[in-house]
Amino acid sequence: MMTDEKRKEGVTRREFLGGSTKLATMAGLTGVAGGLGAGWALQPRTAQAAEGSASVAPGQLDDYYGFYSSGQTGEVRVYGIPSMRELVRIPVFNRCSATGWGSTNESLKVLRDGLTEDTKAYLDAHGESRKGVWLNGDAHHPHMSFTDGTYDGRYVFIQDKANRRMARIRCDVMKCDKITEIPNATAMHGMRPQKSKTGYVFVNGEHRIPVPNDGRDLDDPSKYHAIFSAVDGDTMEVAWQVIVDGNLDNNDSDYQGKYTFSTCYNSEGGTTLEEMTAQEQDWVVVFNIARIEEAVSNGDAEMMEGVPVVDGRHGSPYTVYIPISKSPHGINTAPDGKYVAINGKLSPTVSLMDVTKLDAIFEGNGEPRDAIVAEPELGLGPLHTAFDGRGNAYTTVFIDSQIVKWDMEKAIQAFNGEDVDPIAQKLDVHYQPGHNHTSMGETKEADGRWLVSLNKFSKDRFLNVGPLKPENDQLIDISGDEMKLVHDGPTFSEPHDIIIVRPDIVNPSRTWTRDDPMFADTVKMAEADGVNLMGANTVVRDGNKVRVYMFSIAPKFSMNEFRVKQGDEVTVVVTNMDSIEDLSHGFTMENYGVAMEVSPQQTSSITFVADRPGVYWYYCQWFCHALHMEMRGRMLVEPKEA
Ligand code: CUK
Ligand code: CUA
Repeated sequence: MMTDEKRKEGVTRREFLGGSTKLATMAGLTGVAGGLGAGWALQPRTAQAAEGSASVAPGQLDDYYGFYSSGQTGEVRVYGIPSMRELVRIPVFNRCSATGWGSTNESLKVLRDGLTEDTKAYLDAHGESRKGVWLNGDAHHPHMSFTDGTYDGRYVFIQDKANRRMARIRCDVMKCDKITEIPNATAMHGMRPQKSKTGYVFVNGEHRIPVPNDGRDLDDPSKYHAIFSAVDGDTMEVAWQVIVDGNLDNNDSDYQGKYTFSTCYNSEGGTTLEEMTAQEQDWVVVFNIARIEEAVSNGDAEMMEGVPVVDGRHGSPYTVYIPISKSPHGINTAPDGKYVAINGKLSPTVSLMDVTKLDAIFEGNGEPRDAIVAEPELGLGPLHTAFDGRGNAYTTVFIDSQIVKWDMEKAIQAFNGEDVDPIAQKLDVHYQPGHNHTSMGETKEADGRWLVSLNKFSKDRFLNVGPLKPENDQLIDISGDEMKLVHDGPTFSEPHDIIIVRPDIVNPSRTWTRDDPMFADTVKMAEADGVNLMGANTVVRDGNKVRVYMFSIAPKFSMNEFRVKQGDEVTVVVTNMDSIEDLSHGFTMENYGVAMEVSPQQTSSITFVADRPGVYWYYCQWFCHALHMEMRGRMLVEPKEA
């Protein structure tokens, strides 16, 4: 049933969308940018309307943003939940043909600035086609910055296991603005921000390597180390690092700002599968943040590659090692601020840790295992646990292909010898789930409405698309007593993790603002050339460097043609003067591999060498107007005199 309000909103939005084309046409013909900046007022469905229903009707907005990682694709994807509609992709560690990420000067700066000098030198010598940057990544864990135990909508952080990096996405424009390479360590895997206030973003260097890794100790794995890093979320610089025993896998933090903890496997220090799984026990390493900060400020840390590093191996005052059965994997702090679920992987158990017991253990009163207050047996291959804020935990069991719902208090009672069964329900998922995540589930505002299970295999669930199948991300309604599977969602390789965030927290900008830092350098370059980008229609020659400044207003570029000489290094700067929401343009230079996005009020630039003489059309590749096909111009490359 459509309420009056809904009807009104629908009409408003339709009129708005219809109007944009009209306005754009006028703007294009008269050369005046449209001034309609206000957005439509369609609201997310109410919690009541959503209860138990995953269907989001055409025109309705979703109740949550889902931020997905994409594994080896290297990007972050934004979905609407519960519809599971993909809304946008945010390129980070990959190259993106649509937006020009990895090609534009603005993105190359982000991709390059935070690399170590060593890596820059390697890429400059051997990475010519990559413009001095990496173009692959392995992004597993997207997590938002926190303030006071809940998401604050500033940033989403994501790590790269392939090339040891950490990245930050600005939620106001949904673009990556900083990437930092983590020195000393390798294989950045588990990653989570501090929940009290971000603060630190903690990231696990999973694999053990010699430090420094310069060719020494190749054949002596006993001298390899795994390193835990604390990155400052505001500066994106590495604040400090800790050397640990074992291979760091996943991590999470408390709500109090005192401790952060990582699962470790391979306590054996082996280099082969057989060696890594020989022992029955591995551990969780708990880091005492205040003690490490004190050591760093007292100068007790060793400076390595410009980063203070403390030794947190067994027996150090900075860490406590809590024995956990065989290769634990995921670790998840419950919204109650007290319990932490440690997922057994090769053990069928989940160990529940009570963070209030950690103070005493660090002071030497009691054993590390005293912190474990429950250890229910859930099924084969527990990997990750999510929470509903009502005392229930939801654990993925990989080998059994199930989600197990269990009651944390009952698990504690059973651990203390009472005759209770903590397991409430086992639900089949399809198939082999890794991470799962609940709506707002890693914050103190966990609301227990939806659970998404990220399943590694889809097998027979979809039309066959050949040898490489999609994954299957399944939506589960957890608002009632029973979990109900309500939707299958195929995804391309390979979302490991997801966070589900209320939209009032995220609230992104509708267009760029002209003073955005993302293109501040390009604005400065134009100023130095005496060019005002708003209204620019200028070619500046500086030796064999040519800077071409133009603007776009649908359906025209301000410049119909420009002329260069073969061999010139050409930088094209396009400013989209349209301020109408959703009126993105692009700039593609044919047969030069050049393409970029220019969204409303954005400036983008790209540099290439015009070493092929002839006529080259540049065109807008974002369908922007009825005259979009005509939105183009010519680059005329004069041949070198013989
Ligand atoms: S890990 Cu992938 S399923 Cu990289 Cu978070 Cu557990
Ligand atoms: Cu501008 Cu298409």
